[in-house]
Amino acid sequence: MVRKSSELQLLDWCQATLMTAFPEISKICYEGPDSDNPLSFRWYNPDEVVAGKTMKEHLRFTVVYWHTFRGTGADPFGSPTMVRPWDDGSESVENACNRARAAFEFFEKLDAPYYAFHDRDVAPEGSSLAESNANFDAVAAVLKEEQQRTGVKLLWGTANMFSNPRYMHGAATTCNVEVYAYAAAQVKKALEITHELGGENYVFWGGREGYQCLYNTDMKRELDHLGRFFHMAVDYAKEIGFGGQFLIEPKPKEPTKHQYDSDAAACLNFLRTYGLTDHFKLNIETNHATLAGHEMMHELEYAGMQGALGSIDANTGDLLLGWDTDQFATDYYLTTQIMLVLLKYGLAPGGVNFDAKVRRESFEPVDLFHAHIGSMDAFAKGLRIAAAIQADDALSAPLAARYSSWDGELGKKIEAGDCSLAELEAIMLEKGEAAANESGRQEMLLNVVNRYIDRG
Ligand code: XUL
Ligand code: CO
Repeated sequence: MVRKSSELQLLDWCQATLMTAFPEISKICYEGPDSDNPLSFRWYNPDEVVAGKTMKEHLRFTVVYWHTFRGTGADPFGSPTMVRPWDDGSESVENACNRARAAFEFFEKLDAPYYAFHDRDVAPEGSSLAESNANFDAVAAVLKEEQQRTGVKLLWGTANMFSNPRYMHGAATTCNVEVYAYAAAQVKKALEITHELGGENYVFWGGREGYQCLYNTDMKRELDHLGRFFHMAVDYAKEIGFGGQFLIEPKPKEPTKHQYDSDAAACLNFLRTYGLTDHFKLNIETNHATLAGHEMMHELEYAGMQGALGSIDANTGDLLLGWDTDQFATDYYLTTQIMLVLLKYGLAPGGVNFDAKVRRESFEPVDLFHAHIGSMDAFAKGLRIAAAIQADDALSAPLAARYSSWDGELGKKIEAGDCSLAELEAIMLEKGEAAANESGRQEMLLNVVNRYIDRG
């Protein structure tokens, strides 16, 4: 095959499709569970009311720019595979603007109400900070126009402070003070643009904030610097009137051996230590929970019970692979568990953000639709199941019964902090032995959940 120049490819695309990136795809609609149309929703019916709100309001589906519009399919063993006719492959601002228009066509056709980006996904990095900022401004103008045209909103923005080699030692935890200053400048700009575009949150994923080796790492100093960095971001948000929610996204490893924001517990401990709990919540990602040796439900519950559940990066890993494979989640058990916790604590202003990528073998544009449709349906089904479980108190009633011994006089006294070891000893000396235990009924509860999954 004779290779066309990128300019020619773009010209072809414009002429052949009248500036449409997905000419064969029309808007994805709800057709119900019996539909065989792979380009329809079977469970996600945006305006249907479930548990007091529309599905759209509960789920706040978000498409990520970095995987869906910048993912190339390259892996450590092979070159890019993705066919993206609207993208000429260049790092020009013009190409970035064309890509943005294609992205909004996708969001619209998918009926996704939100998107999220890193600064360097949407606009190319220039040869200086000033040039990068100018590129970002130019593309942001197109994003704004497209947001206004389509009504699609920005869930969150973030700064990519891990791809450029300057960040090899980290950004806010680097040993190089000027790299720290550069990162601060990048966050300042990303906050301004996120604010300008009406972003509802701002995320920090600690890309290279961590270490490979403690021999060359002053951990205390690095964490102090990270705390300062976040305070500066909070101060600047106040200064410009950005009222969005700040979020930290926990991840235990990859790219570093130890990431400082390793899991929800580590993040909350950090936030408390540095006096940041009033300003930050957590963006919990399934694949990151797995890497931390936790279930997603654990991470969500741990954050939720402390009022710190902000948003989710909805994906899944592969349990046989020990890295961040960022796959689309289609497993009803997983989405049911996630939705059980989200119904309990709420999600807004966060969202269900698909931080997931199609496999490199799924290289055609239509695969982007199949991937998102499948996961949107899986979350919608999880929502329906979780809402039914909640409405019947099918888990909460047995849970309350399990702890009923604490509802008596003794339990109340202990919970109120009105008991000493000596008083408890006196009670048990008199009784001689504690009351008999009751079964935890774990297997029965697993069956209960299955019953609701069967009913859909
Ligand atoms: C990396 C990851 C990021 C964040 C945004 O593992 O999940 O894409 O979600 O920086
Ligand atoms: Co993520």
